[in-house]
Amino acid sequence: MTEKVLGVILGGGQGSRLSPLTQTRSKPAVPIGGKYRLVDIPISNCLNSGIHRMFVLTQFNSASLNKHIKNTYHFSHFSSAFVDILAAEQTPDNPTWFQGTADAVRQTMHHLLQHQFEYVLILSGDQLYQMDFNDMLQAHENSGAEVTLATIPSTAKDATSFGILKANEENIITSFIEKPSADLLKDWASDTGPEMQAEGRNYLASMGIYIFNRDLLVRIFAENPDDKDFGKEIIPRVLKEQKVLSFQYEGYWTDIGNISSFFEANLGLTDDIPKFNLFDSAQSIFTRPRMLPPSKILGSNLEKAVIAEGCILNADCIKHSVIGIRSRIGNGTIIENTYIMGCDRYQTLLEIAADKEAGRAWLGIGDRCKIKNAIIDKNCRIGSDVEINGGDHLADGDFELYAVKDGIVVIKKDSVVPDGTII
Ligand code: ADQ
Ligand code: ADP
Repeated sequence: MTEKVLGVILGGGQGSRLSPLTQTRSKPAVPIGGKYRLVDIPISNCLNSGIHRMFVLTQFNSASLNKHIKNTYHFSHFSSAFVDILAAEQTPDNPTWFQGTADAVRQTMHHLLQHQFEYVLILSGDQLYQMDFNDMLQAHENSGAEVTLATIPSTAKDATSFGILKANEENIITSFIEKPSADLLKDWASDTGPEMQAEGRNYLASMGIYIFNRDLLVRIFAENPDDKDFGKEIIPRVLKEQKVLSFQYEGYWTDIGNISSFFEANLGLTDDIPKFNLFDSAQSIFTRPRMLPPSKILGSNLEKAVIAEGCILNADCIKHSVIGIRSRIGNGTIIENTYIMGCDRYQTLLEIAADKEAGRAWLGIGDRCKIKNAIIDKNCRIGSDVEINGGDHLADGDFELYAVKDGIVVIKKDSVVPDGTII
């Protein structure tokens, strides 16, 4: 069945909600979990489901995204598998960037149509979940629907940031509203079952994961040239005329579209039993194989720490934190509630000595630092005796070396934070 499917991953609009992580790279290239990139999640879900042909749609084609895809997803010459990036391109008919999710698919449709497929599986690029799409495809085929939406019960608090729908006993969607305001919610509750209701999850939310029959998608785009967005326009329109199925999913799924959900999702990996399971070989998350040395830890006290390969850690204590590839952390440093993305390269001992000599911070985190509630982007040089203390006491703001969002301090990529800095 998966032979009939083409995967389309929506790689992101402006990416402003994940700024400053998206200041110099496209959203799919944002590093997650110490060694992966956001785009690895939907790609791995497709591969684990037997879907081997996919496009990643992105607003701008960053060097890091290209490099990552090119270095990671290699397939046999004898298979039809591919992962291709399609960046918004200016053409004589289309001078603008993608204007929304549907517009992104519309503008790249001529590339998709060069392949043989019956269904398009449209996925978001910023969600954390492990889902076998075969169940959804099976439900789609069995129901004879033209479109299927993956749906998940959600709480009133979350419901206002999702598309919310109602379905009949056959799970055919009867109505849909994109991101309803809180005062409208009372009319949108569904019978989500006793278990979900006990958790206060009374609203059926769209996961932004869609299966469309090929011909229908071509026709909708042709007939409605002004529709820009699936949630705002296409879905409400299509369910009036076509059979649109709700495929209810009850596994772990979270949207990681902003800094605070991104931060939570990363630190969630340090839980005793994380909801997102990186240790499930049936649902592996793939990424670039890097041939890094094992991490070396010299006397650090570790508590709930996830540590990627190739690190050299002298820290005093690392607690409830994710430490990314090639991180180097100095003596006496304390790291708590922090995601350190790591580095793209090592410094030699000579380079480090030269940095010390010149009073410059080395690549990584210096000695005697105290870092709490922070995200340290790639290739930062945090000097010695630096204190970063994120939390609700800090107002949101954007500065040269860092930004604060929801109390989380995000040190920007390649920043050099001088010795003794206090944030
Ligand atoms: P949102 O996630 O708010 O809601 P949107 O911002 O349109 O919707 O993003 C969907 C996905 O498409 C994201 O991965 C985003 O990065 C990407 N994207 C957005 N604009 C893009 C563009 N111009 N080009 C390429 N990619 C783009 C949607 C649905 C809701 C649903 C939630 C679930 O509209 O109905 O409940 O997803 O998360
Ligand atoms: P990001 O991860 O922030 O998106 P990039 O992917 O663009 O950044 O950069 C990562 C890649 O760049 C790595 O694969 C690494 O090989 C290379 N790289 C970056 N800086 C250096 C450097 N100073 N020396 C050698 N390689 C580098």
